[in-house]
Amino acid sequence: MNSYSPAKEIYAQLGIDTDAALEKLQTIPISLHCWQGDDVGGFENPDAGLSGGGIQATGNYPGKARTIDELRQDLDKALSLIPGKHRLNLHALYADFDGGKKVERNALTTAQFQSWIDWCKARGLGMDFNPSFFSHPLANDGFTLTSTDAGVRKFWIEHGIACRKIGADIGKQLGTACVTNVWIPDGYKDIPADRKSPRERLEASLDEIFAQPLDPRHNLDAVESKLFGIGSESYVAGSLEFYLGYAIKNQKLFCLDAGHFHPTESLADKISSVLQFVPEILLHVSRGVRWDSDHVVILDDPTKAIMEEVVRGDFIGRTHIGLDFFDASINRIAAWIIGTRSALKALLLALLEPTAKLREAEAAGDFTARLALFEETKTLPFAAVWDEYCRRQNVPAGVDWLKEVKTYERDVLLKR
Ligand code: RNT
Ligand code: ZN
Repeated sequence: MNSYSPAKEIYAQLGIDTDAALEKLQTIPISLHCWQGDDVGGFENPDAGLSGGGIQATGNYPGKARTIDELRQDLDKALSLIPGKHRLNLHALYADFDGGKKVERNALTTAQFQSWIDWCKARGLGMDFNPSFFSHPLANDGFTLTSTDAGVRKFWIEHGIACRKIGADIGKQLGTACVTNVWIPDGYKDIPADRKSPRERLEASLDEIFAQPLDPRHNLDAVESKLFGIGSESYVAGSLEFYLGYAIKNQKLFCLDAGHFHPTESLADKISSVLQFVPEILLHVSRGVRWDSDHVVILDDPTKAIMEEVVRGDFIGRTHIGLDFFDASINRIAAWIIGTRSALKALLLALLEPTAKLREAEAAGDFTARLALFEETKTLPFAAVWDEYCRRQNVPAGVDWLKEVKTYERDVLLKR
């Protein structure tokens, strides 16, 4: 039964145009992180795996992608069950050596990513990029751009420079700017005696990486802060204050990862402040659970609040939405689908908010009406509008997608 028409009526009574919301939603891409498909391993060598970096994928669900082809096949499956047109977010450790000789990270060029660009082009997807400052012998002690060893620093600076060039080529070839995001794991497990020097080295390293101006139509630089990681519990060089200062000073994009703050802090609250001083932001939509910052995104209050802020502030044009989670304990394709569909649902909910009425009440000082409206909005027939969106985008509505994933698991994943 199609319950869209009555739902549309109910929303209309509150002054909300559901068709307009659905039109708007299809213009907002979400950048799908490649690394959910193989537990952040990459394919640099046959036994590549996530190491160090203060991040960890846990679980051993069968069917993990073992090659670039398998990862692409899985991404295609996930994308076919997610409504709308999206983007691919690729890490440098997913370089394609095409069976040839491995290229070191500081020597990477667009050639090692051309097959990914072509893959995106064939599907009409935009692409974003990330230098990989982890899972590498020169990052094993946990220090990259802040290393006291000038040679190690140089290697990672060169990697950063190489990745920006690749980012610009990606953006040029695909006709949509590539967001190239710098995140480094550098920090201390235990209390440091010197908090200052690593940050000074980090600023100098970043300055070298960003020295060459690039056309913002092709490449946009972002920097990502973090509160703590596994093995960097006491000190992270790239803290919020460090990167926010750096981004404001140098007018870079600031990347806000939902798992990178104290649990009682609200990422949503930071958006309007940060966008007052930097041109654009990158969101890493994620879910922190206790010590982990990378659980699969669900339709929870923090995620809803983030999307509400993006919509309420009219920030969509200045916000790049990416996902960042990795769960190896459930079907990895389902993880992508659940996380992306949940992020989209949060966006749609925000687009269906009776903003004008809420603002009116607030401006009149009628906080009673504001609270009443917020509460009533929560039980509007949202599911009918979401299902209609899925139908219009030709993907299964409701939980029907799960059947397809189960079939894919039986026919493809379990045979790996
Ligand atoms: C780690 C950061 C970073 C990574 C990815 C793989 O805490 O969130 O964004 O998750 O780059
Ligand atoms: Zn992140």
